Amino acid sequence: MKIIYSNKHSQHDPPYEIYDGRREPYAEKAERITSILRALKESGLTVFFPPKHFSIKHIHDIHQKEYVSFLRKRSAQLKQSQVLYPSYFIMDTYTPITNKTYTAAKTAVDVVLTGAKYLLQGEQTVYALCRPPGHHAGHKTMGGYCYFNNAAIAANYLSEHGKVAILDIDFHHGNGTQSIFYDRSDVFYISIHADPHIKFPYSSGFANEQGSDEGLGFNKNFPLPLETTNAQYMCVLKQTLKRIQVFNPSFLVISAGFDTYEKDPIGGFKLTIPFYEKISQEIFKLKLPALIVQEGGYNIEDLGKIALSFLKGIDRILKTQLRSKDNDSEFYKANQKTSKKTKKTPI
Ligand code: SP5
Ligand code: ZN
Repeated sequence: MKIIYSNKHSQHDPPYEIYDGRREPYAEKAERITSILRALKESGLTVFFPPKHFSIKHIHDIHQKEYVSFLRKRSAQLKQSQVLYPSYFIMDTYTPITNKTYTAAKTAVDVVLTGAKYLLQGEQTVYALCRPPGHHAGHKTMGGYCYFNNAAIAANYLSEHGKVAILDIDFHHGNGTQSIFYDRSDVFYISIHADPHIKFPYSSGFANEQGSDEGLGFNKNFPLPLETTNAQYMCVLKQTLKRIQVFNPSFLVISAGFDTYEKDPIGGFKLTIPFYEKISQEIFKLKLPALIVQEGGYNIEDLGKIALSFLKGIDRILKTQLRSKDNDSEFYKANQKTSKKTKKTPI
């Protein structure tokens, strides 16, 4: 499995969000990704691939040009310590612009597109370890810590090569992704999340939102109550996977948010760390080429353990990489043999 990563995300690190009229510490911190990186490295997953540069065209396929250039220009105009809550293109008070917001958001898109390209080249599973997240970003709106919709841009890119299912397991409904594909039948959006009557984004994510026009029947929401347990979650996850199987896509994009964790500071479900392994085991039974796109997850201390548990459930990785320590000596011997064989006879 390839992991795509760039440290450019760390340049976007707003000092505060506005919650209920007050300045509160920003939940979507750069340390989130550092926590994941550390856990991956400690477990032996040490090979990271940098993103390649992709044309802005792929962002314009999903986001309005005026919105994209607004974000680029306003970012560039700010001084390093400035925080701007603009009057346009924004839907809440959680998503400010800082001096490097555009750079970080564009890099996150490059990270997921690099991952998507690897899938097209035959890779089975790729983890796009990106930040800022994307699934709340709409055609011309930033919101919920999201600026460009990474998963949607990757899914749209892949959709030129076959049908795509997006499985969104972030605690929050991916309102941006839903709205982007609402009238399309070639990209199936299916999401498990907290009841929007109670939790962000409040205005969408209800079970009766099923798509429109061509897309009718290709959008499915599974809102769940607060305090949802492992067992209840698994039951619903299995239902979503059956739907995906019926849709029969060529690619799977997973909007992987880890804010469903029992100790997440802004979540409200009761999922435990070992359960993430069960989730991915179940998902990967589908045997689809899959792009894992990092979305939310805010318990900095445990985020690395959650990500690792999730990746462990993908048995392909277990067999090849996490056991690499045991295999090192064999690998070394094999290499020695090869190098002897291929040694050129001196003339
Ligand atoms: C990608 C993602 O998970 N976005 C989530 C956006 C939800 N933001 C709303 C929650 C704000 C909570 N702020 C905590 C302050 C409480 N003292
Ligand atoms: Zn979330």
